Amino acid sequence: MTNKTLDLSVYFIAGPQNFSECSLDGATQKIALIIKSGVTVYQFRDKGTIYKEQKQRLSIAQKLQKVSEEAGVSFIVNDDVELARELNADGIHIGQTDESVSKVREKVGQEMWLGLSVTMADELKTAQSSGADYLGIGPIYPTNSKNDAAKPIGIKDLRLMLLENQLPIVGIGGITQDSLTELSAIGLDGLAVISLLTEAENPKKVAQMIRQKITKNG
Ligand code: TZP
Ligand code: MG
Repeated sequence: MTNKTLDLSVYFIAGPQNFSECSLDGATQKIALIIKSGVTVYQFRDKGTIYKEQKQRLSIAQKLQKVSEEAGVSFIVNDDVELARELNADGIHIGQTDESVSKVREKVGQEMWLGLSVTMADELKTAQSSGADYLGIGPIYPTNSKNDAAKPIGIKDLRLMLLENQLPIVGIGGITQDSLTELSAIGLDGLAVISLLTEAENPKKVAQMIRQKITKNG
């Protein structure tokens, strides 16, 4: 594990697909603006974007990594272990159907943060000794941002599940301003959001609100 600290409190996830009405440059600029709005982590999650060539994808990821570095935001790559290695990203985030945590750890070494998604109690239990540095748990609520999202956990079950958890953990899925208060009191280390920030008129205000809710109860 790297000796840098990972502040999970305001965990922003996006890729060009989240601004599908924009050009690639336009989408990159919008993501960059949000990265600079007071988030603590940015995850480059690129799903199904059509690139003219792979170099274009690398260049967008490099730009967003630079913006993150300048803003003091940890830069994490979703799924793509090779990209994370090539960029020497701060972290890699994988799901249950990706390569195992131990295989990914062999490839990325101890210095890179390794995050794992869990969607239910069994996975949360197994994840405790997986070697992951932090977990993402969800979807908590229904979400339109992930096509193959698992069944929403709901706040009541999530609260119980978290009693068994020892690892740093962020909640994800369908988080809105209205759910921040109930989410602040159940022991999460952060909230991971796509649409709450990509659709925000004032991302600074939203990021600040998430940070305040999470840290007040930390
Ligand atoms: N993983 C579980 S739910 C989700 C991901 C990537 C989507 C979260 O997006 P939103 O817009 O914050 O519901
Ligand atoms: Mg994945």
